[in-house]
Amino acid sequence: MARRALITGITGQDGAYLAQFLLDKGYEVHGMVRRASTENFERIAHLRDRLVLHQADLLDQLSIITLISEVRPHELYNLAAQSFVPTSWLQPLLTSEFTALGVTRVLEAIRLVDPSIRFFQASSSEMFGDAREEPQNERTPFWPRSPYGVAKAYGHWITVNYRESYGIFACSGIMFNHESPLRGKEFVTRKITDAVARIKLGRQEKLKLGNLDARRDWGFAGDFVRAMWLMLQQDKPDDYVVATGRQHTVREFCQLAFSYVGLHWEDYVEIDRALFRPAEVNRLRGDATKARTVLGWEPTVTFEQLVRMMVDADLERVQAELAQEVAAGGS
Ligand code: NDP
Ligand code: GDR
Repeated sequence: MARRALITGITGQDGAYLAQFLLDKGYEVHGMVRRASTENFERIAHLRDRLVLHQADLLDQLSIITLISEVRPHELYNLAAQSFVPTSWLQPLLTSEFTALGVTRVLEAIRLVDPSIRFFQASSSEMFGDAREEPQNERTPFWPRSPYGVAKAYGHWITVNYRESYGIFACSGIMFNHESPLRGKEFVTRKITDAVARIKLGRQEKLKLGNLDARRDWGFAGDFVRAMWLMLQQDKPDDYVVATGRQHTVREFCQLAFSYVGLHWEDYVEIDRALFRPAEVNRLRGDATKARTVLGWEPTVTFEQLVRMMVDADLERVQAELAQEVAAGGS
């Protein structure tokens, strides 16, 4: 019989990659979606008829209990969250409800319905924040710098606590930034590659950015969902840093993306002070030695390949939009 997986946040970047990965492994894949007046299933449109989607919400305890009772998954991946750091200053309470307390609601539902369900929590390098050491590993202390980072630290520790209190097979993946052509356009990498494509094709003139000196450890989302799955296949539950170990500035990302299409980034990028954060995370770089040795996990996509992949996908998408406009204008 096929193994059953339930993914919260299936409509997000990671949800789409994880759903594809698990389907390829022969899983029966269920996804939790929240009700909206307009469906936003673009990222999973190509998988739609192979998935079973259920309405529930991280804010609603009973909906999560009912969902888990109905699906009875073997594995549950909790990817749903308010995941955009700047929004966490504008909506700190909602961010805590989704990103912190939401984790407890899912864990309580597992405890109540079936404590043998294996649980993955999407934790974040933002928990390291103003990092006490570099590179960061599983023992590096947390110093989060945003309401989002604080909420993720809660989610991490409640995952550890339900493992220790109730023996639940609960794992926390401390994931560094990971990107793809499916990344939301408000995150800096996709904001840049979308702008590069639009500028190249004459649809945009300038790109406004904030802090170009911020350093991140950027990997490919497709590699990161493999690490999530590997964590739930081990004999014992544990926590793992997932990262490439390489660090670049936002400026370097710009340089590479613009030069790939033959443009010079300084001709287009403008600094907007409004995009600077009240408290910045200046530099992050992960040490994934444990994931490499215990899980046998390795990233397969380099930073340079990632930038090119994202620019290529955005060029193709903007070109298709232009072609559609021309066709519509001509009909
Ligand atoms: P996205 O922002 O792309 O996706 C977030 C998902 O959460 C969406 O499916 C969204 O649904 C869903 N969601 C939000 N609030 C609720 C709610 N109240 N009830 C149900 N579903 C909800 O994030 P990513 O795919 O990039 O990230 C996945 C997870 O990994 C997140 O928890 C994120 O914080 C974490 N993470 C991500 C990293 C990264 O670099 N990408 C790094 C480290 C951690 P909807 O479509 O309806 O908005
Ligand atoms: P981050 O990702 O905050 O690391 O969180 P983001 O891409 O938003 O920012 C990365 C860095 O770029 C700087 N920056 C800008 N950022 C945005 N969004 N827009 C800009 O115009 C801009 N200019 C400069 C930021 O200041 C920051 O230093 C992501 C999310 O996916 C989280 O959910 C996840 O937990 C972490 O990665 C790991």
